[in-house]
Amino acid sequence: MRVFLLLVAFELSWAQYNPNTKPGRTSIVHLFEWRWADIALECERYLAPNGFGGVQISPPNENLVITNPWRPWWERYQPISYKLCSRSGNENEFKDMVTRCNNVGVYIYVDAVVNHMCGAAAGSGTHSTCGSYFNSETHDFPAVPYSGWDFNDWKCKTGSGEIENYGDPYQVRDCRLVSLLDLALEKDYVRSKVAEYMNHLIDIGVAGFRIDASKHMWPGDMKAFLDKLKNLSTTWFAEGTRPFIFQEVIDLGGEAIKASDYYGNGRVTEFKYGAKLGTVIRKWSGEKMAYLKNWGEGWGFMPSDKAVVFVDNHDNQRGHGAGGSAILTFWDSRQYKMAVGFMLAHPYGFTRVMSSFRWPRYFENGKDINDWVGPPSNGDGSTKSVTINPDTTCGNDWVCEHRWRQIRNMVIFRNVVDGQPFTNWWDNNSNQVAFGRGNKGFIVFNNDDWNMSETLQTGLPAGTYCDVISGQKEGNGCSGIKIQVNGDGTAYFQISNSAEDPFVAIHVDAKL
Ligand code: QV4
Ligand code: CA
Repeated sequence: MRVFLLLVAFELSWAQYNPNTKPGRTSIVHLFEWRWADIALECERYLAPNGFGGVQISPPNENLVITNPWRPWWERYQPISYKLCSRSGNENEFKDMVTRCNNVGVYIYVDAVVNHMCGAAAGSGTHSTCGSYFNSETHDFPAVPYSGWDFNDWKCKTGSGEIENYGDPYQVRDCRLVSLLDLALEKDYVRSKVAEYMNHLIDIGVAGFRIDASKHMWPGDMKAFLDKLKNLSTTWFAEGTRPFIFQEVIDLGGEAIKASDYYGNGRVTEFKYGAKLGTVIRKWSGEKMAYLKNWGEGWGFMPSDKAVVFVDNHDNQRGHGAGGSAILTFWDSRQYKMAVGFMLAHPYGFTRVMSSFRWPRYFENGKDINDWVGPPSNGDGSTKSVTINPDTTCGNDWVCEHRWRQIRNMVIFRNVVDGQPFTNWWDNNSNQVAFGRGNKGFIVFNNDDWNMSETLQTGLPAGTYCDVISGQKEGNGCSGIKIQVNGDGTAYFQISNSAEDPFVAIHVDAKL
């Protein structure tokens, strides 16, 4: 009995770290600002057939509409109510998306904005995505409802009411983040409203949550609303399955609040990952790929089983949030593909792939003055649909990094090597490196300014393999480079430093 109870306690306390993806599906993709109708189609036509585990969606709840004169993407981080009504679609479209994605085994992860409501200067009226009335001066949000009593103004001790010093954890949790009205999560009423919103989403069938601005909430307050969450819907998930929780906490070191303060609630975003990997691939600050030998905890990152990792996110790809100019994005596509390839081959962390829209990036004095520009939209402000070109890329300025051959094939690589150890590391003490994943896969990079020509131990069974970067296995042949693995597991790799993609990846599912 005692053993049984212990086991139950163990299950309950560890469950929220499990992404709940289907076995053999090991990554999710953030379809930033996509419409629900397009995500439903993408699950069916692309994500399920290519082994994606799930989709992180943009906040689905009602938000402030900002027109000055065009709508910024960040209006979605200014909630007005918890009605499922946004530029991505209404509640019916949301339900249709969750049902159709779940039915093909691709699960939905909701970006939950629960630290705050809209900015203090938003005014009053019904300029919200569902037309709900609000008044930011009196702190009235009748569609929830929240009123003056439900905010932290009395608790915050700074003169401006804003977070002024990130060295003071009280300010960071109790004051306003960029003027956003800060919810009093110590109140059971507020916790209940947040939990009610999240439970509504669980009832519809979502598999978990990214919790926005977690650094700005007390871990104990978060635990209180997370403990109120139901198990996932048994229409798609096993009885007793807890929602996957990952908390957005930016911890690059040197601040009062640490990612580790949040491990008790679920996983945490590891922002050091993209900042460091970008620096290495760019060869800035004396970094080189050979140093990646002990990538992961060896670099001072959080424990692998607590980490959600990514090369870039919707903030730092445009200079918001953390990481600065080292962050690699689709704008630097050649290096970006290498970074995403490295991430997906390496066993550390739970991986999230970014999928962006293009915007008219324009630097003035080192800052992108168009960092606010919202998704591709029509004259009336509605978001454009994602069109698919004959060559499978996306139209209407949707970048669809997840459809780039190199990235999609590495998502599959990660699924094939799932559970295999990190093996057969090799480097030239510079920027040519290689490693394997047990006897299932092997990857080789040449980020030096000279050609690479090496025979390396792959750990793979003998045979002819298709490189999944320059092409892939098609029928009985390879559309790209072929790699011959000898009886002793060695193979010869030749990578020109001027190759379109200076890396090669092989795995047992792409063997002839
Ligand atoms: C501005 C001034 C304020 C001033 C106010 C007056 O900055 O000092 O008081 O005007 O009205 C937007 C504007 C911002 C404006 C604010 C309120 O950019 O200039 O304040 O609205 O009107 C996104 C954007 C923000 C945006 C916010 C709300 O990145 O620019 O603010 O949405 O629309 C920290 C946090 C981390 C956060 C990261 C960006 O620790 O949690 O910054 N990341 C998440 C999301 C991010 C989102 C938020 C949090 C807020 O990933 O996308 O911010 O929900 O590191
Ligand atoms: Ca707060």
